[in-house]
Amino acid sequence: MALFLLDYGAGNVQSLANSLRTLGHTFSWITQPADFDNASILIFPGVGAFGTAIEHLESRGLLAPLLQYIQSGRPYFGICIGMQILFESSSESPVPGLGVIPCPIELFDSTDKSVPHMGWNSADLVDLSAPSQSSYYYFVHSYCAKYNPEKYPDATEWVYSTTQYGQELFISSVRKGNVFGTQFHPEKSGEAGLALLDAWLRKPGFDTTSGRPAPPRAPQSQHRLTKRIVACMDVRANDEGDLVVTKGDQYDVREKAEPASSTLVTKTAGAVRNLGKPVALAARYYAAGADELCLLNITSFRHSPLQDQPMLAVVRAAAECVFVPLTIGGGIKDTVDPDGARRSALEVAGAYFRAGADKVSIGSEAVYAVERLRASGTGDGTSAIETIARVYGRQAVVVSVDPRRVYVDPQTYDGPYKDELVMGRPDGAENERGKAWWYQCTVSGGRESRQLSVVELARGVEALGAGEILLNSIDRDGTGLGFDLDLIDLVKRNVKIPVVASSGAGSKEHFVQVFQDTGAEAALAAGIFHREEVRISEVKGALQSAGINVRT
Ligand code: 1PR
Repeated sequence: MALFLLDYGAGNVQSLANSLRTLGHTFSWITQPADFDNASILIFPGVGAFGTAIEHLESRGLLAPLLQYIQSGRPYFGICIGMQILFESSSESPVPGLGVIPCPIELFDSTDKSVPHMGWNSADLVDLSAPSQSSYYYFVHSYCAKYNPEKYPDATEWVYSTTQYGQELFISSVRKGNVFGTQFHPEKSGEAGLALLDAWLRKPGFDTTSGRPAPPRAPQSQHRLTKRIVACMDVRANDEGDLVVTKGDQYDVREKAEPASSTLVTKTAGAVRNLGKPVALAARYYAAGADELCLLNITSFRHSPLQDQPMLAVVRAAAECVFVPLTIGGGIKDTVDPDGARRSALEVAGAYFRAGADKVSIGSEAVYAVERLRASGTGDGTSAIETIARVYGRQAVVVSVDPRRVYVDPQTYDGPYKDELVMGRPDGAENERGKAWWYQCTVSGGRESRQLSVVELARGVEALGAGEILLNSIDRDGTGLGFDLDLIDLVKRNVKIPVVASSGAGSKEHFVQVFQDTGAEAALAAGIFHREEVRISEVKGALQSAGINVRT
């Protein structure tokens, strides 16, 4: 049996390769049309945008041989876009699909929910040898095949599982003859996903003729998309030049001077705080049940050119042992190599995706892009957000926001952000009572403030094509005081894309609070996890007890 993976040059195919190696399967890559002749099993881990995927395949001469391969009856497993291209069309692009499945791909309705659909949701598999009837799998997509047996009566013959998001039921996996496909990413779905991949490979295509057709069903009152818990590692070189996970207090990552009596004072004061090695910590958080991991490159080497990018090695190694989504941030921008070659943000992002990243996070460049958008009224198509979203899909583009409160007197303030002012609550912290503030955006890790509010930024990056907002708070970072609920609520009310609440988690109760009081889709913490003050399992236990759906 010759297993081949199709790589058309865009998207994170490394994660699938890593999963297969971990499962003990050997494989080759399809890089040219003739390779299809040697394949007896084919997996296509498509990531990105529908039209881009088809165009890439076509420009490399791979589209027609792919269709011939499928028509020959040999087993095919398409993941995400690899499944979507089997359909006849997608409203994401005028380019037609392969037409193997007679149904269109359409945009999710965003009136009752955030789009993209991002996170762990259940897939009610109608199994055969699949290991689990209803596991949680990782989804990240804005377009889907809606489950509509009234309109497509023969859907019951090829729908393999359905999933509910908001009040929409969509097809989360298909099987038709030799063809199998999942909208979710098994290679990013932890143990459940690895088991599904393994089961299909051990009996390619499963026994695709004997599955029970998925019965038509009405949406249930609530979907089962879980709230995500994200562990974040800020990575930088310490003074010895080693890459370490560090953690700041309000973004200051240097150790403070100890009291005069401390014997540690000469040894640690001023040194970069070292909380462990990035890959070892990433592996620990994966094993502990983190739903996603985030690696932020906060060191000065993020300005170094692509050729000499130590963070790429970290991502590569982390992706080999972590089978949940990895977001990489810091330095996603245009750079120049020592030989003068210009590297676009798109190329930098592409290098991270090929190393195993699933999403890239853009900080300072997003602020500059929204400033340009504000000045001209429209995106010019050249920003990192736009260029990366166009090729890899908006779900691969996160914007990391570093806002800081600007306190003003509510009686006298007459500035441009009157409508965005947050009033201190009478029962709030002492230093907030009677005050008002707006949230100002910063760049360069909080070192420079810009004349742009967090609401302007959030709306702007959504318009430019970002798929998610990672919402930090310089005021709360490292304080353990809890998430800035006012900030999260403010941003959530102004965008449709998912928001990851970040900064300030000090206890498991803070996670319950942020999900009960705001619409955040995910919550991120760093310090309490690094210092092992609270375990991820404890956080999830508390959320479950509060009736909040989580992946356990
Ligand atoms: O501008 O595109 O190069 O991106 C730089 C990225 O690095 C941004 O995402 C920015 O947030 C991040 N960053 C830059 N400097 C620092 C710093 O700490 N000195 N870290 C920094 C931001 C915040 C979170 C932290 C949460 C949770 N760190 O990453 O993990 O606040 O912490 P907590 O749970 O301990 O409170 P660009």
